[in-house]
Amino acid sequence: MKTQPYKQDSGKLTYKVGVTLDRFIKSKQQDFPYATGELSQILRDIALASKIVSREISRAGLSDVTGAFGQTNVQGEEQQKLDVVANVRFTRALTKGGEVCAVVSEEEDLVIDLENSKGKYVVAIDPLDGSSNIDVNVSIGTIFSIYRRKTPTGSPIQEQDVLQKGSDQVAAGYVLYGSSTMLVYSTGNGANGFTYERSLGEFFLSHPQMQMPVDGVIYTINEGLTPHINPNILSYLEGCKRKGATARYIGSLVADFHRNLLKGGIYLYPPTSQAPNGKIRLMYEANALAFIAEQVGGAATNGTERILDIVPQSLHQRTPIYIGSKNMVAGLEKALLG
Ligand code: AFP
Repeated sequence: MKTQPYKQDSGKLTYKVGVTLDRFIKSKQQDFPYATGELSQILRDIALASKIVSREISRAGLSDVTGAFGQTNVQGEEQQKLDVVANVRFTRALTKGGEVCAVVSEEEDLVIDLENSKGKYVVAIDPLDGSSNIDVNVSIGTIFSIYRRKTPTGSPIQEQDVLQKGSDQVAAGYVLYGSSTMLVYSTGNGANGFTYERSLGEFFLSHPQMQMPVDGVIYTINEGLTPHINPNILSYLEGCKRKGATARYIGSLVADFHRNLLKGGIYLYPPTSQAPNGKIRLMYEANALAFIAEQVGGAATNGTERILDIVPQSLHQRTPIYIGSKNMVAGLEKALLG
């Protein structure tokens, strides 16, 4: 039989669609120290849940998913309907695969024991970050951290499996539901971003080997906090302004972080007189973003300690955070010394 070699068609009519998330995860599996495919499956489960959540978000206003759910979470914050929907979607997706034994969620008081003691992984997640932006059509996100349990599989889940420091994360990432839906993740070998192609139902690699500029001109802080914060931070911000910096604040941590990653900048959520530990949650907000920040050449600190070195004492612990371009974070640390 006569055959002919396969020729890649570079014609304009058949442009390449690119590398799917699934294919990318598979191609990178061998780089990971525990290359059994379980971590890859967790990432795929998270991606699937994020597609469902993205669909729900895009219908907000048409379907009955906007507004308050009528309950408060453990933080005393009013849960939005989409907080609840996202929490169910992600937890359910993580339950199905059998790789995860426990989930820590912003929306749940206690650790969710998936009663799957064979699962090697623990996931900490903020299913829907920036809930106050849901009803006003502003970008929101999902943040996740993945840890390997410390105790042997087959035994009941212990506190040491859950309260791990950020540097123990084996993977972390976020989904940004913005002008497009994007998933960014890292397994500790740099970070890559994928954009969701809704008509094909797939994430495609759009931002390979992301890098954060070492310097930037954006500072991101809730300006309403400034009467209640350390004056050294105010001096730092004044210095930024004198150098021509510009303010940008969305109020969704994922969106604020992502913009600063791409453009260069610093995000600050400092302690205030009313909230001495700040607002951002260590286990399912700060750690994942600090992990990504370091992977793309940025930095993250609580002012005195690298975020990834903080040993959590409780599930819903808060931490001050200064995260972003390396030189800006270093400048802030210097300013804090007075
Ligand atoms: P949730 O929506 O998950 O509760 O978190 C929102 C958030 O922690 C973070 O996304 C924002 O950057 C921050 O709160 C905004 O807070 P302020 O309204 O205090 O600026």
